[in-house]
Amino acid sequence: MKTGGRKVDPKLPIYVGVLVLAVLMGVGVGRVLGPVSTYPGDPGQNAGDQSAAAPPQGGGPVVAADGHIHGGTIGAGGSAGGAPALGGLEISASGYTLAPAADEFGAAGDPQSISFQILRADGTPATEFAVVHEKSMHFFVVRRDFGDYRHLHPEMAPDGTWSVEAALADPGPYRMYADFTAIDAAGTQTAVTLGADLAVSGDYRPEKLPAPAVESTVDGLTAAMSGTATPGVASPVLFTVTRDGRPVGLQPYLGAFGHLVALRDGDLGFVHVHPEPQLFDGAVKFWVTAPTPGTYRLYLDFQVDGKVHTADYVVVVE
Ligand SMILES: [Cu+2]
Repeated sequence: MKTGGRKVDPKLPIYVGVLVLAVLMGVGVGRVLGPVSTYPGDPGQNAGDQSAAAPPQGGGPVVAADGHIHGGTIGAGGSAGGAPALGGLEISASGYTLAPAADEFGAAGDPQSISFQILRADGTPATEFAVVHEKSMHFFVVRRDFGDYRHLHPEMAPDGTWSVEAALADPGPYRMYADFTAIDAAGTQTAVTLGADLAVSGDYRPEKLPAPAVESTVDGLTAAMSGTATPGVASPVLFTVTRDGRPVGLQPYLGAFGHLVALRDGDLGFVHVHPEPQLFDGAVKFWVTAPTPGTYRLYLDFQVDGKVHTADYVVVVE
């Protein structure tokens, strides 16, 4: 997906923060604060009107009415075991190592297989993974200037080698992220997002980041973001999708009405944020906490009429 200029309404606040935190497990916080579980796509588990719940205040993690832990500021201050506020900055963490088969992709535009293993501390490949959001591996590839972004789901061979086809259209430095929950021999689940560099050779001309915007139009659909976040405070951020000004119904995709990934500009720190399980007036809602001030690139995957679309945003958190 190429990024491009986005419609900006100067009247709207652009300091909608974002980041971090996860409503549900699978990501960072869950592995420290409590048992890791798969995402409860079953809305039956989530009765209760969370829209009425007060936004969590900054500080520690917040347990929502539905019992799910919302991130809070874990990591930013090194609390609660020091879970990283951002994932993907390390190739090895929490006892697991991302081992890409290659650190260079072939010619730009050629479909190729990206392969990797997740190695245990003893160097052997992990082969047991929990299913989170209907997949046992979520894999992302993004060019360092945010000029390209892919959310992929590799398949694992019995020996623990994960592979996925991708055609990276443009040369440049990329970052890959493996977002997974591994299960060790004792049954302990560890959720972690590991990252590694990947290069596509050729003439690289970095793109400038688009201006901050609260609307993103993709495939004729406009996804509008509302909510404001400040560093260290969990805040609701909602997305509403319209076509020609009329609301469009969101469909569940991988067990949720939306999947939000936020990457920090400058180091590509990764946060895969999960939504509340139900819609609020048609909007998909996330609890987000920006770990630090800065500029973030957000990618929202959502499904309409059986097709998945990705809206993107630039958000400045102050
Ligand atoms: Cu995924």
